[in-house]
Amino acid sequence: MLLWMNPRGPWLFHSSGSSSPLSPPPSLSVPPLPPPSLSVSPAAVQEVVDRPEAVRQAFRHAWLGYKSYAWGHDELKPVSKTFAEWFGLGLTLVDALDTMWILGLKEEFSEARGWVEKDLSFSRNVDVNLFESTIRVLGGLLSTYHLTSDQLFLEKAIDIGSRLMPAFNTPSKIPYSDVNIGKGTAHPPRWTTDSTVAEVTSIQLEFRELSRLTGDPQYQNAVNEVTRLVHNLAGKKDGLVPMFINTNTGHFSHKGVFTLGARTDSYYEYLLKQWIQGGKTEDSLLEDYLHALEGVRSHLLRQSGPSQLTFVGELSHNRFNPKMDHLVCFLPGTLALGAHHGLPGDHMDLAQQLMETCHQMYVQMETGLSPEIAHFNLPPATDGRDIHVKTPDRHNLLRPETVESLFYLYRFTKDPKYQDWGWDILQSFNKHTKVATGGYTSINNVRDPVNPGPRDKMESFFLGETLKYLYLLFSNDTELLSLDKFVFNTEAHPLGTT
Ligand code: DMJ
Repeated sequence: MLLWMNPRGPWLFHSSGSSSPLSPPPSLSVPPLPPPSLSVSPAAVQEVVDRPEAVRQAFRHAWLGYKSYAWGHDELKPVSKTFAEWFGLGLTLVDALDTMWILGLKEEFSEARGWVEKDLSFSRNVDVNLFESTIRVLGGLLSTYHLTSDQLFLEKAIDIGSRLMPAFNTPSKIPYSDVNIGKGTAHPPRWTTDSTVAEVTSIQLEFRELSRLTGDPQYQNAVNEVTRLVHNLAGKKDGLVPMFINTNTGHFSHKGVFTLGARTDSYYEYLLKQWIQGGKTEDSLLEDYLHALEGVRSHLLRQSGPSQLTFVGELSHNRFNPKMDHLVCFLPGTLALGAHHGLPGDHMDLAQQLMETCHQMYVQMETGLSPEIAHFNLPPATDGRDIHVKTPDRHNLLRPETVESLFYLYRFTKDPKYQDWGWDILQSFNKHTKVATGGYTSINNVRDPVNPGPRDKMESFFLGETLKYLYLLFSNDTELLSLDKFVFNTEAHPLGTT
């Protein structure tokens, strides 16, 4: 139980040692005071909840499962009490390093550091996804180095960063999606020569930071070239980008769908964040970001009925589709960050409206957890509900985007409602996704609180991102990872700014 009442009880103010003028003088003939009544006014009950500590408890519980059944492996399968391997790089452990540091979990951190030192080897004949290993492994190592100044993490970051470089050896300089980090070879997926746009445009913060720390420009040169190519590319719609890009031609492919969800989301996020990372001097990044937001306003932004929730839909071959991925809930936070760094005030207004919508995607579900994808009702055709969830979209993967945005919104507005919304989300995770023997699990159905259907998978980003953002949301120390000094990569790893 995380909720403590004042241990001395709400009736404390009756029991002062000195007699009040209204109370009878102490006398043996006076009947004893009645037992403390529970019917006191709510204001008299002091509810003290240590929210940051509740996040630490959640982390420890997740870690217990990982340590017991998946130590050194990529992901915990908490229900079957085993593990799943993706790249074989201890993904959860590496993704969680800086979270442990920030939460002050020294013992856990030091044990994990020991594993990195002794057992984390990148000299393996294994294909890894360039984007995922950059944001989770390279990003995690760089931020842990930044926080701890421990050379071990920089050495490991240089090792994995160098091994990922063959991905850029393509005819177009747009990187392949997969790299064999042991053999030093790279290739696209078996079925296509395309890469996804978000994947090739959301590795820049990490490689630029690696160049800054090592003084070796090869990393930033490779990713800056990708940014330059995409900046000059035809086929955008008012700053909005298609979902795929061909590694041979360097052109967008499968054009016609524009979304801020899967496959393009962090393209937009990294335009702004690179601009901040570089000391707000690279004008073309800011131009592309502002242009894209115009595109969002013109083509993707609508209000639902009956409650007029502002949402970001998709454009599919010129037809508007009122579908919003939970992934899009990164946008309120990014908009707020831009406003904090001097962009127009209406970015903050839009951030607050979208934050409300993402909040509704949680509170309107029976479990209090958002589905992976929401469909919004367009007025006037309304059946009384703003949000619909299709059967295949009812799952929740413990994703971070909403709590991430809540953190930014709270930092910049200090409105406690954002903390309260995050608190409710943590309670819902605890109620519906916590596995008794350790760990948290993705679930199949956010509309069924009785049987949400555990999926038996704890994604590494639950520890790397979701719990970290919840902790930062509940911390009132605004100097903790100041947003004037740090920029978070898309996996919640804080990196330095110029
Ligand atoms: C994470 O790996 C990153 O946040 C990425 O940008 C999107 N997908 C997951 C979390 O949802």
